[in-house]
Amino acid sequence: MKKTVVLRGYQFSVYNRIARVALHEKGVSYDTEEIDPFADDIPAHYMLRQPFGRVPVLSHGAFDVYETSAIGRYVDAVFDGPRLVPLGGESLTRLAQVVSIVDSYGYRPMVRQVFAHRIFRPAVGEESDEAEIENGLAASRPVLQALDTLASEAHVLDGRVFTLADCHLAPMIAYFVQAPEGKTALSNYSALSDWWALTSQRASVADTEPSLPAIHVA
Ligand SMILES: N[C@@H](CCC(=O)N[C@@H](CS)C(=O)NCC(=O)O)C(=O)O
Repeated sequence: MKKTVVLRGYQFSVYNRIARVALHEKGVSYDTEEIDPFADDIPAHYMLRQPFGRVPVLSHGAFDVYETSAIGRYVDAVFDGPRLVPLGGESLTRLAQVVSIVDSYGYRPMVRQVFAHRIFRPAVGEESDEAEIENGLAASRPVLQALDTLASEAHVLDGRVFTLADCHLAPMIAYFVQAPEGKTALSNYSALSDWWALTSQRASVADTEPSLPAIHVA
């Protein structure tokens, strides 16, 4: 019997979207369980699956996996569809570098500072802090530069061969460029801008865009 696939996560989470992009690329249909990791009452059954209380978790039958880069590896390994991990040593290594750069240096400034304070918080009626946006932009620039250098080498992020590097980066850039200052910042990096022009059109990216709450007009 076919094992069910359940993605447990938060609809607005970029990490949740990374998993959704990978599942879409592989043509996997799945159920979802909405878990808000910022809520005070994360269900106990979820904490058993993800002891750090972050999202997402992928469940395939009785097998649970957390940490989004591991989810991507699992999805690529067990489901049919196009390979999301290249075979070549250089591409494979650049993929791992992109994922690590995004996780270690990109997520916080691009998503939690620039996007959250310019777009998400106002949309849900929460206060934003301009200093967070300014600091986030400053911290985003070396990240964009590093990713632009890797994109210009074209072992990954070439806008044509889609890999887990694209899955990981696309949701972060999609949020970052919703902020006008994020959009302007990206435009200074030509290889990354070319990559985004192609990648933002891809069905797996376009079809997984979360609908944000309507902007509150104070
Ligand atoms: N290392 C985790 C990071 C996931 C992560 O940080 N997810 C965010 C949502 S985008 C989250 O759960 N945040 C909750 C929090 O910071 O308390 C992974 O790769 O899955």
